[in-house]
Amino acid sequence: MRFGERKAWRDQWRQLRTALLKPSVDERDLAASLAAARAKLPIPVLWLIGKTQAGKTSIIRALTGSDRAEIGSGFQPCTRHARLYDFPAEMPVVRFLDTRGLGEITYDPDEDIRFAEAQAHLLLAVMKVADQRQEAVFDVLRAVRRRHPEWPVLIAQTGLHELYAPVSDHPVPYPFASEPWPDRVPADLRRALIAQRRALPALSGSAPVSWVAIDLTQPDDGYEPADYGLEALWQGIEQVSPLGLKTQLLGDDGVRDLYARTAHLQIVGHALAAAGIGAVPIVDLVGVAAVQAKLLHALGALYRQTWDRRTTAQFLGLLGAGVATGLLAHWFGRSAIKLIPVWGQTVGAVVGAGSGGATTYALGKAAVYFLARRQDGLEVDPTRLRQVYAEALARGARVIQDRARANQR
Ligand SMILES: Nc1nc2c(ncn2[C@@H]2O[C@H](COP(=O)(O)OP(=O)(O)OP(=O)(O)O)[C@@H](O)[C@H]2O)c(=O)[nH]1
Ligand SMILES: [Mg+2]
Repeated sequence: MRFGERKAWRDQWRQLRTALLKPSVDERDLAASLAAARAKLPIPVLWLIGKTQAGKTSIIRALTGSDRAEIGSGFQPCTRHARLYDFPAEMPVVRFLDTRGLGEITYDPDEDIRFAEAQAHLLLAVMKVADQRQEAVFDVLRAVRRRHPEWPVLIAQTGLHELYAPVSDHPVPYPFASEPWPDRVPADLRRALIAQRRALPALSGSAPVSWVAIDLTQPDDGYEPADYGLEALWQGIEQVSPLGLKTQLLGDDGVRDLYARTAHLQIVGHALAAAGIGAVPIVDLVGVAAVQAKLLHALGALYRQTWDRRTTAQFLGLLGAGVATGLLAHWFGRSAIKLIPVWGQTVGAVVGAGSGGATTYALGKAAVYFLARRQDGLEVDPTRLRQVYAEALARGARVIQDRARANQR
């Protein structure tokens, strides 16, 4: 590692240490900076439209793994017919725009289209497969695509088991992944799925329109699995709209338990915010270090630990020694930098491995390793810690790159 780089690292470490131990940043300044940062890397909006009780909220709950969507907290009214659900609330990675009242009253989507405009998008239409009267939804899809022929559309057909023969289970394995569907798909269901698909009028534009069959039941409905087709829903989302959303929400190392998943979401949210802040140095009220400190405090709270002087010194010390050995320089050189295409200045700055976004992601992942080991009363292995950091640096760059790319579309 060259001298200049090492000095830059030491400066960064010092800033972080100060931000952690003696936060001097006004909460309001931080909030304003974060808002400005989000404007640089806007939060993708998944816009759900569908008749009342079609299963919109159930989809939000399944994609986020959050029950808060179920009980309705966290929803903010934003237009007359829509409300926003930011997830996670504190540092959102994705926002759901949940349209209400469709099919009940005369719904004019213009206001919602205007509201949702100029952000990355996926339109997710939701319909019960047993309900063939979907004109209201189709009308909205037509109106939206006339105005935005470039927006991909994914249509989820829900409530599959309503068309099974009495007391039958889901067809397993999931048979709808590729056509033609096998014979074990119940005949009534097959007919209804196809009829709904055929009823969709042609939409403007050549952006993808894709269908997926799901059945997100309640545990006491007795169907196994309760989130039937969720994997296919994720695939559909990734296919029509390559935002990298699944990785952002779940992690690509199969993050499953609630702790790790909560930590992961915090890390992604803060990394994206830091990336945005790094992209606008002039209007910066607070630095990336303030965002990183905020993240580390959030993770500390999650793992019930505080960043006191000793803990901070240990963490940064163990990690920092790795920087000097050149291990990280190796990763910078070989792996992370390679991920950066030449999209021009701003995006380059945003996605750069050395940028605040990727380092925030890596710091967060390293902190989780550190905090989890200590929570379990185990030694922190410095080599492993640095390895976690280095690997996360490359992955963090990719997460930010995905978001930046989505905004270029
Ligand atoms: N069988 C089945 N039931 C579902 C599915 N999705 C949702 N439900 C059930 O249908 C009901 C309505 O689901 P919600 O997700 O609240 O529907 P919604 O579209 O958000 O409804 P509103 O907010 O009232 O417009 C609930 O009882 C869900 O448990 C599905 O895929 N299959
Ligand atoms: Mg709902």
